[in-house]
Amino acid sequence: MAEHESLEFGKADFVLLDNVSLEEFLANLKLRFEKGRIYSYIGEVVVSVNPYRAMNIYGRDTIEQYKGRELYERPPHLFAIADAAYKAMKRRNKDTCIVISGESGAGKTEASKYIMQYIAAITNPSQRAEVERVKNMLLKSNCVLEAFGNAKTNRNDNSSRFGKYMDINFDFKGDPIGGHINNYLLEKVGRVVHAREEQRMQGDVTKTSVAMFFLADFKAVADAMKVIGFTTEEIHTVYKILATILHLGNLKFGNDGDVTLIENSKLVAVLGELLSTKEENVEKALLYRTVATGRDVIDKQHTDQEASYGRDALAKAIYERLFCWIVGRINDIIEVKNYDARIHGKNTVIGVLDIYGFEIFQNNSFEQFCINYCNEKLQQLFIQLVLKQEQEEYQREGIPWKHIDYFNNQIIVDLVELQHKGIFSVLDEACMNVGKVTDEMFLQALNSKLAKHAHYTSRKLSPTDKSLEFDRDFRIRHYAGDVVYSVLGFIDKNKDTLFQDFKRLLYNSSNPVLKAMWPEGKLSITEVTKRPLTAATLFKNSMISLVENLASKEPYYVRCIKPNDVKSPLLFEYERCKHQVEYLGLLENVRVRRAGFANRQTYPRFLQRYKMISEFTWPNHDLPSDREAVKRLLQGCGFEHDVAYGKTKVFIRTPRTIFSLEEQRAEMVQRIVLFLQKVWRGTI
Ligand code: AOV
Ligand code: MG
Repeated sequence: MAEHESLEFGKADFVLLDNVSLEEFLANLKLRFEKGRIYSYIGEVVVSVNPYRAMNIYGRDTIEQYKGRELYERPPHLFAIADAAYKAMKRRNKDTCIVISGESGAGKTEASKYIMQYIAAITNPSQRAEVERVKNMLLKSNCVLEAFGNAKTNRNDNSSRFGKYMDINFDFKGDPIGGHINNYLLEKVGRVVHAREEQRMQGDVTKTSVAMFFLADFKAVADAMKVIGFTTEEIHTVYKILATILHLGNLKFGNDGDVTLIENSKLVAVLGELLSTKEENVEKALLYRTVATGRDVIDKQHTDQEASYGRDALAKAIYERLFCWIVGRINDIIEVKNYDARIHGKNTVIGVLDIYGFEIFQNNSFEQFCINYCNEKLQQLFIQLVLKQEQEEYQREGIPWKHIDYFNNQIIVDLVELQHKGIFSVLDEACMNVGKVTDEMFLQALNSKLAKHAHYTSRKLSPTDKSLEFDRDFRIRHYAGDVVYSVLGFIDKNKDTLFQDFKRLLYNSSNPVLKAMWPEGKLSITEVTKRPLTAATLFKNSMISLVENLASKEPYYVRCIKPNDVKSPLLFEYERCKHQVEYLGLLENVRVRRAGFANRQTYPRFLQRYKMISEFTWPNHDLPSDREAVKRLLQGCGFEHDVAYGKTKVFIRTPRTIFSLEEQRAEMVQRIVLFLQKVWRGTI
């Protein structure tokens, strides 16, 4: 528990509530928010409420207060969890990760940045130049990624449109020596397609941020890119690509009888120049498609509709490719170099996960479906690690335990990802069919496969439900709320195909940077046969490996709450907060934590560390088992009331007991050292 706070700010740790009820939880959360205490704990989990105003709690002096301290010594803060993850990594050589979750606009990205800043501030005390360079890169890379990967939505002015997992590697001294970024599915619709289109397709992503770059913003981004190590040529290419995307948005098609035309054909010359390729090649790629029929290769003209579709697909693909290329370049630059594990031992990692939060828009499509599935996966991980395994361990160890119930969202995860039966599989199957499969047919397939599923509904299955459109919508009951998705565009977005002609066009550019982004353009028309993995499959696979990766590390959690939907620093909207506390499972978290134990150790390990503080165990015990010995030791210290004895481990309820044991140990160690010194000097 954080002791340095007076009770006028409420309880710093929810575990200390007098009664664990939703009402008390919210009353405490509200009180703390109103008193400007935006962070609280549930044990070691940080609960954060977005303050929507600048807080004076992230400065150098605050950093100093948290550095090297234990969690309970200072008021709750992100810095404390960052320090805990850092200490665990450094002291115990463990890979750790910090998982930040919460819905869109709840404060995840801000939290991740403060955590990174804290880690940067407390490391490299000896100011090694190489480490300073790495730290600078890691911080700067964030700015570049945000510039390209964030956009304004109805939910958040600076919404992450990609998921980001960043590993920071540390050497044996605990200093950062490099990093690696994994990015997940960039939501591109709102960013690149022309405003008119965008309104129709997305409704909510209200600002094409590509357009933003011709404002002054790009100067700052370009400067950051330069510092990180992008070459001038690379930065120029980025400029050109952004300009290309803007111009593509203005390109209009029409027809003259059977012939499809580009109405504003002057633009084609501009595009040719930007892409370092011939004007006529651009025109051809926009208007024709090369197809192989048997042994012949023919040019087939697009209808104006097909051409428009191709243009938008091109804009989106270029943008996504650019983004992935930027991430790849940053990774080249920040990757760990010259670390010899044989000399220095293992290098350890702290991972920081900041993804797009759960979102509900007016019109939800494939992108929201993926984003919300990602949030289901993270909630499942939280359940597994915090609610489930914990309880299972007590049962396994034979500790008296009354099961605490919680909603397990595995059923929704399965609904989406299960082989053969899940929504992604049904979608992939639809996309695999030769011949024209429409979004409506996909919806029919969903209906027939999922009619009985408790978390799936469509208008067909629930004819009286007028909130759903008959041949367009389906609804998922997510852990965080109901979301109606429109199937329109699912098939296209899942196939995510770009006419091969465009790939060849870009590969054949005389700009080497651009060319390098499109290696598959090398293939000729007859060589392209293999079906690429669908967007859904790629996303699912990346989520599964993300979760595996997180589960292999020691996790620390930040649970972000959005206090209101109007970005107000004053408003604590009770119902909105209540809903989030409920679906995040925070109350269950408190219950498990309260009934549970903060610390556990196997008997031999416990003895190894503390045996010197008891006459029964020092230097060795003669009791029938280590379990008995630990019992005697703890009885002797008066901690009997705070512990439970499992089959293989001793469980300690409050951290204070551990700290008291640590103090006694430190004292004894010192006495033993003094004693031994005397022995050596012959004074005893
Ligand atoms: P998100 O990352 O959780 O949403 P952000 O971290 O972008 O949300 O936070 C949204 C906005 O809330 C920020 O732009 C700030 O204005 C404000 N904010 C959040 N945390 C703080 C803080 N600690 N202090 C001051 N202001 C804050 V999304 O990426 O949309 O899921 O996809
Ligand atoms: Mg974000």
